[in-house]
Amino acid sequence: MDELKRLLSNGDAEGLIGEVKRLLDSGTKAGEILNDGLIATMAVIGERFKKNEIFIPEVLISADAMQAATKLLEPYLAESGIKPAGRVLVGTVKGDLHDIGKNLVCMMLKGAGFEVEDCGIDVSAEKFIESIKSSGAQVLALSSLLTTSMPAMKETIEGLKANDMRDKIKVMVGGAPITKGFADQIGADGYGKDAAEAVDLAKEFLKIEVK
Ligand code: B1M
Repeated sequence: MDELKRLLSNGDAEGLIGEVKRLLDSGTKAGEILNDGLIATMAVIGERFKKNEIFIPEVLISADAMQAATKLLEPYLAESGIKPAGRVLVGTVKGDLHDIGKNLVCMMLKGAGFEVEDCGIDVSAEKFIESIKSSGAQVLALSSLLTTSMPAMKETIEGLKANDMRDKIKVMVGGAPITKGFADQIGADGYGKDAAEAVDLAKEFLKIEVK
């Protein structure tokens, strides 16, 4: 598992896939590879990112490698009946086309074992509500990079209230112009400064131990 951790930390997707295949061939359980190898390493990467020891490009490269490795494990995990940590719906709100931070949030959540549905960019309150209904997500993560799109976060929360859905889903918000104060003001359940904090919040919401 040490080699797998090293390859993921270095963002070596090709090497990582080879190592995952080797571990599977040698009889290591897919769940063990996922939890003790990939997720544990992504948690360390998230911590290092929080402490500014590594930066966005390194996180993106490792997250990409993690996604490739997770894809390989998917059929084995389905067979072994391992359940995802929870389901999170993620999107950039209406009027906003920025998606790099939102994609990072998706990748880190996947890295932490969450099932993620990415609604994309420029997502209206109505579209979020439809997607929550069809996906059964427990957490909604909203991203905004523009001061002009911040009100769309409030509209989304108001839309949930109007549809009697507010108490059925935890809402977290984030993005460069967003603050904890704004999150409180619009009635969000939490504010994530970065993708690592979004993961911690999702775990908190679903009462999963935060490492
Ligand atoms: Co735009 N843009 N942009 N832009 N752009 C900003 C945001 C801006 C600050 C640049 C500036 O003027 N200094 C400014 C906004 C100013 C404001 O609102 N006060 C701006 C503007 C004005 C615009 C346009 C209006 C420009 C124009 O057309 N005149 C236009 C708007 C288009 C639209 O959305 N309708 C526009 C367009 C674009 C591009 C298309 C060219 C491109 C986007 C490409 C893309 O996303 N695919 C772009 C870019 C790249 C930027 C900057 C330079 C970089 C944003 C970025 O990707 N950062 C940005 C300046 C800046 O932020 N310094 C800027 C890296 C990314 C990883 O960080 O997204 O902040 P970020 O995500 C962080 C955290 O915020 C957090 O986690 C991530 C880190 O872990 N996070 C969350 C994000 N979402 C979260 C959700 C969560 C939790 C955490 O859920 C709980």
